[in-house]
Amino acid sequence: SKKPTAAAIMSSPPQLLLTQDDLKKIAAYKAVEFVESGMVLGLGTGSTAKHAIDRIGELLSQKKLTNIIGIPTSTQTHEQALGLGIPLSDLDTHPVLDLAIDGADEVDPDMNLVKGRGGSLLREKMIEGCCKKFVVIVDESKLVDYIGGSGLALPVEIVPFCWKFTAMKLESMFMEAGCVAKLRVENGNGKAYVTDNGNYIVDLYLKKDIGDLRAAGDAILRLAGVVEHGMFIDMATTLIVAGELGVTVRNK
Ligand code: ABF
Repeated sequence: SKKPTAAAIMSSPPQLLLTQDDLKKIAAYKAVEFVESGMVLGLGTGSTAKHAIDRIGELLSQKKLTNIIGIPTSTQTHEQALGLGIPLSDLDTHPVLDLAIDGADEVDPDMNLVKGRGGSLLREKMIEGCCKKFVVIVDESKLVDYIGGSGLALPVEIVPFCWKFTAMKLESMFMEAGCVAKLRVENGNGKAYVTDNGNYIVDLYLKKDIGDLRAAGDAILRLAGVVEHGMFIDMATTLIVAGELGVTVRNK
């Protein structure tokens, strides 16, 4: 059966049950309202960001947007954007971006994020750290009371060399929070998941709030072998949340 358009979903009566993917699409389309012709745009990764990129491609093809340059945060997004005919560039050529739109795995009450369950945290952090405006798009299931609060992982990208040693060090660093560190493996074959940058990811499962996020982040980065962590602290400037009761936009 034909999928409803975002416009149909947005104007649909409240009794219509929306899927999680519908909510992601609603948040994504709302974010694209911030896009203006001539912008250099950070293009996020993941199933929510994918909707935003599709929408940008659609508006470009309808000439409702012109002169957009996209900076993709993953090879996956690069492929998607190429397929849609979005002109692409990189940080070397465009070190300052007007706007980035991306999803997140967790959002805390201060708009701090966990990202990287999709594996692209390094490029996302490099690119989204160079944006004048960083719009985060989520469905309401991503909202947490504290970072790690979903019970899902805090991802850390590490070099493959002696990864067990690095994982062990990370686990002991957050022992008090009941941390369990697991190497991310590919679905199906059990081989180590390799990022776009040729690195591994260790997922940290936390049982408690780790408190001072900046201090925790700095401690992780001081460990030789770590490339980057998935906490995006004080980076989001706008948060768009789609839920059963509607869409909210919050600015920092
Ligand atoms: C990327 O995609 C990641 O930083 C995050 O891990 C993930 C969110 O995925 P989805 O939108 O599919 O839930 O933004």
